[in-house]
Amino acid sequence: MLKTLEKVDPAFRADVLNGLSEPIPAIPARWFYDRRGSELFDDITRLPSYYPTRTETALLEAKIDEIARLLPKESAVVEFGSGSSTKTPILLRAAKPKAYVPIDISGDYLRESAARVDAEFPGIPVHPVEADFTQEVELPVAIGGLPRLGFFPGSTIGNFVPQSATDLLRHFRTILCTGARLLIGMDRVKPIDRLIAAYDDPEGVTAEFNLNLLRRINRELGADIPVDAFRHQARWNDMLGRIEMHLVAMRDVSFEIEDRSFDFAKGKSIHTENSHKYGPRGARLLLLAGGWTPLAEWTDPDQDFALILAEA
Ligand code: AVJ
Repeated sequence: MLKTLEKVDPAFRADVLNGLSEPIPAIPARWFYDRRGSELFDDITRLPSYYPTRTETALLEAKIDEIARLLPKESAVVEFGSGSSTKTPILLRAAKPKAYVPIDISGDYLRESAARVDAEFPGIPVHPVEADFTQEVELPVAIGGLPRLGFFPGSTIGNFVPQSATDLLRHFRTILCTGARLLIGMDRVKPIDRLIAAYDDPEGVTAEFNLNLLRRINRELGADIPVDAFRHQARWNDMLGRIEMHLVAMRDVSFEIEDRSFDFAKGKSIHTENSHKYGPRGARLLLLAGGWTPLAEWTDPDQDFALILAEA
């Protein structure tokens, strides 16, 4: 198939082709976030059963003065995976940084959100960086020698298996330099029914978000995956302490991506996301293993979600 309309992202292509060829087929969660996927994720954050965003935002709002007292003065705030930047204003209002650097993989989405922050905070220079934050990132020269505050809310760290999570935390340390601080959000372990409801909402938005990955593969890689042959599934993996999202084949399916063919027998799945949940000890241990020393921690009254401030 001749593809001239949209240029293929070689990293996306490689992750899809290699991932689907594994004995347990899996595609990294970052590929959810094309424009439509980013919009669907925003819809998820407003669902009654998806508690993390609401809980973390309220927590940040409630504790921000206390948090701000522990932050470096005249810093540059670097946000990893800024998305629609909805929690950012709470932090910027209190931390009053000298610069804001949102980093996101979804380019047009990033620029729109950055423009909104720029309009709300005319005194804070905004330097958006379109990048995959797991890879090498060049921070804008304009932020120069300002002390850095990394901001990694949303429990995005939960998308990474602990080994990759510690690699990522070390990577952040390299980007931000020693002496930096990191404000990170982590979702807590809680009863399974609440976790499942958060990742399998009755409205079907998370299902749509998951299935959108197949639509993206079809569109960007010229594939012919029969999307309606797959069903969204959320599972709790107790041994590994995580929610997993899968796309399960409801019948035997075959499809082609470029010149490679793939066969999924009925019941076989594509593993599309992990969302690790941490208890207080596990969360701090993860940070320590990633080279960050926890300084303070805040949770909501139900202890559903934690914000942790750490030092490189
Ligand atoms: C953006 C990674 C925090 O794991 O809860 C929401 C993504 N996936 N519903 C999460 C997600 C399904 C979300 N993070």
